[in-house]
Amino acid sequence: MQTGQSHTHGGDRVAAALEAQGVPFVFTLCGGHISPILTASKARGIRVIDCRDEATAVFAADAVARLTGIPGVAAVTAGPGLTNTITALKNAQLAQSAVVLIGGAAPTALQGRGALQDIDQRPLIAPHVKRFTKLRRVADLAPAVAEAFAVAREGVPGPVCIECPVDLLYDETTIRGWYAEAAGKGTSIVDRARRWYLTRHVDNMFAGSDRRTGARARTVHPPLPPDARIAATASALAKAERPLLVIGSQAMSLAGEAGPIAAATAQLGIPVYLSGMARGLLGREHPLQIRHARRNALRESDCVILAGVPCDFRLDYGRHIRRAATLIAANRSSREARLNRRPAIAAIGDAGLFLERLAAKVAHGTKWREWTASLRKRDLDREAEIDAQATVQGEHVNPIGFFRALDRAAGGDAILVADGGDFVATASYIVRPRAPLGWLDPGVFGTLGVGAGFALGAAAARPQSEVWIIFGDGACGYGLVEFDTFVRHRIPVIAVVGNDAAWTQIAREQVKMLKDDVSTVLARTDYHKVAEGFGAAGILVTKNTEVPAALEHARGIARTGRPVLVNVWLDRTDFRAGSISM
Ligand SMILES: Cc1ncc(C[n+]2csc(CCOP(=O)(O)OP(=O)(O)O)c2C)c(N)n1
Repeated sequence: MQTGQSHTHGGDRVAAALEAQGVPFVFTLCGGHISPILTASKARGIRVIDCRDEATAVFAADAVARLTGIPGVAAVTAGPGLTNTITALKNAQLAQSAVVLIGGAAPTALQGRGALQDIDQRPLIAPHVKRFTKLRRVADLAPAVAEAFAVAREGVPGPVCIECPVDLLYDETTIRGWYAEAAGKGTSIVDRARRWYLTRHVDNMFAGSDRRTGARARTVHPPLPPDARIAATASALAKAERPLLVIGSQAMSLAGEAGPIAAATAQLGIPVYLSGMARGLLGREHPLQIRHARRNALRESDCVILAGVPCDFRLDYGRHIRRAATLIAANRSSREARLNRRPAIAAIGDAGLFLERLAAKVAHGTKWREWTASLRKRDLDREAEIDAQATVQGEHVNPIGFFRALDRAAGGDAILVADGGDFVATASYIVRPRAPLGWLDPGVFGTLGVGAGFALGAAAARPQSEVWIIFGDGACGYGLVEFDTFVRHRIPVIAVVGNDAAWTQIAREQVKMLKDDVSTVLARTDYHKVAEGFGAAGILVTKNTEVPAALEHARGIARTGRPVLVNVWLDRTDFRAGSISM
């Protein structure tokens, strides 16, 4: 679109370009290099949400992208502001999340001359983004923002970074004043040469900026899987006796399509496992959804469809899919479709649209009823075992029983954010996400510390939803300071901390294999008091009997707009014995 408006300064050009993309909020931690972008964004009605760590800003933008399908935006200052984002950027890249990161930079004429926070940012950031754009001209600011939104969304989604030097962001008069002062009034040849050079430099920076042209947004169409591959999949299914569908995060790239994708999945009539962002796609309960013993099911199936799921470690590198089975991979990435296993049919394109189009061709309805029933029987048997484990009484709280209670307590629109080790893995086994896009986890990078940022983004994107963070006590340390942000911005998250005074997922194997718990031991810290210190509510739970009332109490507090942290003293269990984290 053509914004065709005049701007007070470059920061406003960036803000106008964000406004033109319909951006509702920008996550940030301030810095002098980016102030004009932040003030102009606010002036244009974009909500500026300032957090306490740049990584949080990027995690929040990542969550927005995943929940809305529209790129989330973070703005951070030059140098350490940008370097602080690297882990979160890498996480977004590997999770294929469309983040637009706006980074500050030293003034164009001072780069490489020892200016504050001046480093060569490209080699640090470029490996973690789809595109890194270094700007030199004011006229390029808005088009660069528009292009960043298109690049982030197209093909395999991912983060994009735009570097905006500070002297492009202030108004022309101010900048010419700065440069005139730097050029001085000397009369020597060197002085005059410098003045000539700097004047030319500023002229180049502002060249073309008086033209009243705005950013032209490039329309991005999702990649469609070829019809022939969909027809081939339909033929393979017609012959299949025990087909299995596995749907993963990438199938939810078009967040707005979640409803039709769910309807298509239900119509296909194939038993289905949901992973990552696809969890909750079919609601809490659905006769086709199988939750346990995926490895066995993969071994038994004669036709496996992987929709937006690579054969990486989460799928045991594809080892459990039989060689004789027909393997079908629908994926936006041709590399991912072929990772570790070569599929008989590779449908390169959007996996969600693949399911929709396949359902339009295949209506087997009840053809695989017996096969599905056998998988469901195994599921119910496993659930009965879990029920028995959930009632085991110890000194403190049984984590399995705790998640059974949380599963009953959480609201129908809840978004569950997962950040931790064993505690989170137990949650993912037991808690049933309520609806599509009701579960957020880091993805294949396995990054601890995503929780606070993801919750911030989720609460901003879906203000009507209850947002829960399921924190390991180790993991909560990264984001605990963001309770300050939650309080200042009235973000009413409910954090539950599984306090077992250890980095248990690591301790479990380290102690068994190396007979030493060094570096894996924590204390039963009063995390609820830390939250109280920031002005949030804190609740301590040390016994099973206290759990249901504590969770209801926490929900009640959140409904008043206040964030709350529930510190849950856990008993040790062997529920996760044998699972390793490598
Ligand atoms: C940034 C980062 N650092 C370290 C790890 C390694 N790691 C994986 S799980 C885990 C333990 C998590 O402990 P906690 O959050 O307390 O959950 P618990 O396992 O105790 O339930 C660690 C340290 C990681 N995944 N990410």
